[in-house]
Amino acid sequence: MKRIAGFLLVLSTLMVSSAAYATTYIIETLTCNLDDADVDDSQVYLSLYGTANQFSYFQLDNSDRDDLERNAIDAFQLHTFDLGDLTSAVVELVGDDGWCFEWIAINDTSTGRVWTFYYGTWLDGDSRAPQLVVCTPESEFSGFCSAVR
Ligand SMILES: [Ca+2]
Ligand SMILES: [Ca+2]
Ligand SMILES: [Ca+2]
Repeated sequence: MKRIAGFLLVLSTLMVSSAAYATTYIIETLTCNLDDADVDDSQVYLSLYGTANQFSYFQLDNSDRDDLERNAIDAFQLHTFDLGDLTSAVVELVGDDGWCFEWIAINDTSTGRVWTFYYGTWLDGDSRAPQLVVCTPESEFSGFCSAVR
């Protein structure tokens, strides 16, 4: 009986987790073509807020490669809940190695919808540039990121 209960628990956990992580988001960024625009020594986190759910502090880092280099497009995969329609995205830099990014695009692969947020300037933990910006859609699938005061 105990064994059956354990099996059912594993089975239900598997069902819940596969249902919960129903969506893969592909996140792409373009780093500016400027000196020092790249990031090696800071961490960049993305939080996504949607009508159905939210996901906090996804680190933009592929462990097997040097990401966020000057004038490069990087792609990151986030497996998570279905967030619904994106209402905002927050990009936060932790550290003193500043990052300049042109845009960040969030592709919901389950629906094919892509939100693109333009920024075109710096995040920096050690200057007057903001460390955190909020990106919001203005038309249906694109918008801008800006510092919140
Ligand atoms: Ca830098
Ligand atoms: Ca890098
Ligand atoms: Ca990396």
